[in-house]
Amino acid sequence: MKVPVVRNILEANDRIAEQNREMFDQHNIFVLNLMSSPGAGKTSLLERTIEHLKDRINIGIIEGDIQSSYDAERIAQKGVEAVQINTGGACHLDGNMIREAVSQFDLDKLNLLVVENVGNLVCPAEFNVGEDMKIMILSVPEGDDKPLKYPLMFSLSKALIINKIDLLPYVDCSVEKIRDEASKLSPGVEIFEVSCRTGEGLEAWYEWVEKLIKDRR
Ligand SMILES: Nc1nc2c(ncn2[C@@H]2O[C@H](COP(=O)(O)OP(=O)(O)OP(=O)(O)O)[C@@H](O)[C@H]2O)c(=O)[nH]1
Ligand SMILES: [Mg+2]
Repeated sequence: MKVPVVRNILEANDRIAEQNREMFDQHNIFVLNLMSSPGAGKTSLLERTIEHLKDRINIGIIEGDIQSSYDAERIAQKGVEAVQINTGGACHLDGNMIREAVSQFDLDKLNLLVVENVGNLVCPAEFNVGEDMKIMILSVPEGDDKPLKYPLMFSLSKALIINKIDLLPYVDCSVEKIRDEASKLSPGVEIFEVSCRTGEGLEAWYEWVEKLIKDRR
């Protein structure tokens, strides 16, 4: 009995996500679903990205957390609109939560909407929210075995940002191994090696995001 129940939940979510997607398409908004384990650097990447792109791209951010509005406040300080979702315990965002949050934005003004999912390397990958693309961050202190141990998120992500490379001298982590495993799980995945602390490697990421938006237009 368990399997059909789970399938029904996911199918119901997919229908709502599809409606979200149609709404985003009507407004010509590109939507990224940004996932990672807690603390890999999602909000740090968004802060940097906003600083770099906000004069050329109208960005909106949805922050998903179990509790608190801390991340949305960090984003609002950068001068873009941010809406916080508190899941009240749930380990992922779903289509319904995004539908509610989106009503807070003036959609005609946005080119890019980034959904920062709840920090978790498993559940967020199972729930579509209406995004054009799932992307993820893995930070090097988490270890190079993570693609093998948590394959679903890696297999669904079209871009992998390997963050905290400033810490490579202090941790046992092979970036090559991450690259190899991630490329096997998601052939053609775009991989960026960055430090949101020093800014190293971020130029290529900014260019890639800008190209996504340009191609969409
Ligand atoms: N050394 C180093 N620290 C980083 C880097 N990027 C982020 N951090 C630090 O890592 C911690 C977590 O960063 P966040 O950006 O809050 O991570 P997050 O993924 O948004 O975390 P949650 O929303 O809680 O899941 C913070 O203390 C950041 O300052 C980096 O490139 N290098
Ligand atoms: Mg965060």
